[in-house]
Amino acid sequence: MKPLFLIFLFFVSTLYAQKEITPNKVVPSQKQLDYQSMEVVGFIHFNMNTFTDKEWGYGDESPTLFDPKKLDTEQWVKAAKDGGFKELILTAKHHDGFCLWPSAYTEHSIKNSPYKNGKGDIVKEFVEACAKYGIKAGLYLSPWDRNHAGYGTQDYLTYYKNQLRELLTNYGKITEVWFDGANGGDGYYGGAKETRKIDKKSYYPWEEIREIVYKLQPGASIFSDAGPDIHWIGNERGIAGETLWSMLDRTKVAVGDADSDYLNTGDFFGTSWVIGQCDVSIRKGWFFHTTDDETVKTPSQLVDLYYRSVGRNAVFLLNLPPNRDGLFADKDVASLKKFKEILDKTFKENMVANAKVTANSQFAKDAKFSPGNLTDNDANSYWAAAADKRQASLEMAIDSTKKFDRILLQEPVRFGQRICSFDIQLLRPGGWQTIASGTSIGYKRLLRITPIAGSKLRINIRDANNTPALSNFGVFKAAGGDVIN
Ligand code: FUL
Repeated sequence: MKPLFLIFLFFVSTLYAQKEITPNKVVPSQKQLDYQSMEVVGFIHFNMNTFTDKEWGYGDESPTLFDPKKLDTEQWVKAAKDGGFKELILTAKHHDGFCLWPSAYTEHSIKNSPYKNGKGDIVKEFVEACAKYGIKAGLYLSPWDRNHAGYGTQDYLTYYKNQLRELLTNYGKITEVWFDGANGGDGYYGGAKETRKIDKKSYYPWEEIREIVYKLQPGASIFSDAGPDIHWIGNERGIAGETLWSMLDRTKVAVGDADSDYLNTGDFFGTSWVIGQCDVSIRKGWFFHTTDDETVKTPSQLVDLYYRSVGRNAVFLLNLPPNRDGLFADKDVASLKKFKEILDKTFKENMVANAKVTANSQFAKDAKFSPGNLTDNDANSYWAAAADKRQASLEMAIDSTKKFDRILLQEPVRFGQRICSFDIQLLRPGGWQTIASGTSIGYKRLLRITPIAGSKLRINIRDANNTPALSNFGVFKAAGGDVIN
C-alpha cells in the first residue's frame, strides 16, 4: 500500500474512533467522574467528643481526657471495606479544636494526651491503614475552632492554613478535604469564654484555602456547601432530591450559607458541575454515645438510604463512629457487612443482560452508538439518539415468567446530564402499562416498584437538554432485606 493511502486510512480511523455525541456546556472533571463512581464513602467521627459524650465540645476539654485504649484503625478500614466503602474521611479536628495529630501549631492535641504517652498520631495510623487495605483517605478539618484564642481574627486564619498545610504535606495521599459549614458561636476561645460571630461570606479566604488543597494534593476533591467538587445535599438524613442535577450556580451558594432546598435538587441551569453528597450517621449522633446503641441503622435501613442517595445521582457518605476504645462496635460492623451483601445480591442478576435492544433513533446511524450498549454491562459504551432528537424510545424483550421490582438507568455523564424526563413501560396481557417515571438520571437512577412481570420493556425518553444518551439499563429482583423503609 502507498504511504499516502496509509496516512489517509489512519486519519479516517482516528476520526471514526473519536466520534462522540456533543457534550453539554457543563461536564464533570475526570476527578469527579472517579469520585462519583465510588458511590459509598464513610465518615469517621472520632475525637475528644467521644470521651466527653458530646456532639459539639466547648473547646476547654483537657487533652488528658483523650485515651482510646484499644484503638485499631485497621479494624475501621477492614469493616468499611467489607461494607463496600471506597474512601473514609476522618475528623482530624472537630469544632472543639482538639487535634488527632501532633500539630506543631498548638498544644491542644494528642501530644498532650495519655494516648501512646503523647507519642501517638492517629491521622498517620488512619492514612496508613487505608493505604494498606486499598481505601482512599480523606480528612475533615473543622473551620470553626472553639479552642483557639484568635478565632474570628486573621491570627486564626493563619493557624488554620498552617494546619491544613501540615495535614496535606505530612501524610501522603489525601483524596478529599471536607469543609464543614458550621461556624461561629460561643466557645472557650483561649479562656475568653464568649460568643464570636463571623461573617460567613467574608471571614474565610476560601479561594486561598482551595488553592492550598489543590497545590499540595492535586488529586484531592473538595467538599463544602459550595463545592467546588462536591456539595452538601442540604440535610443530614442522607437523602437526595428525587430530581438531582449535578449542576449548581456557585454564585448562589457559600460555605455555611446555602439554601438547603437548592442543594437538595441541584440546578438544571447551573454553570458548574458539583456532585451531591448525602451525609448521615449510622447512629443517632455523629460521635459515639453508649446511649445510641439502640439507634444503629439496620442493614435494610442502610440499603434504603443507598437508593435515596446513590440511586438519585448522589454519593452516600455514611458516618461510622468508633467507641471510646477506639473501635467500631460489633453491631455497626455487622450492619455494614449485611448492607453490602444485600446490595450485591439484588444487583447480581440483570434480567435483561445482553438483551437485544431496539431504538427508534440512533446517533449518526453508527454501530458504535447501538442500543445494545445499554445491556452490555460496560459503563463506557453508550447508546445515543440522533443529534437533533430530544425524545426517543427503546424496547427489549424480557422473560415474562419472572417478576422484577428494581430498575437501573445510567447516563454517560462525561457528556453532561441530559435526560430530563422518562417513563418505563411494560407490555402486559392488557397492553402497555407505565410502571415507573422519573426526571433526572445522571450517574445512576434506581427506581423501586412493586414486583411485576411482562413480556416487553420500553424506555420512553420524554425530554432532554441535548441528544439523549444512556450507558446502562437493568431490571432486578430485590433480595431479602432490600425493602422500602
Ligand atoms: C455538621 C457538624 O456540626 C457536625 O458535628 C458533624 O460534623 C456534621 C458532619 O457536620 O455541620
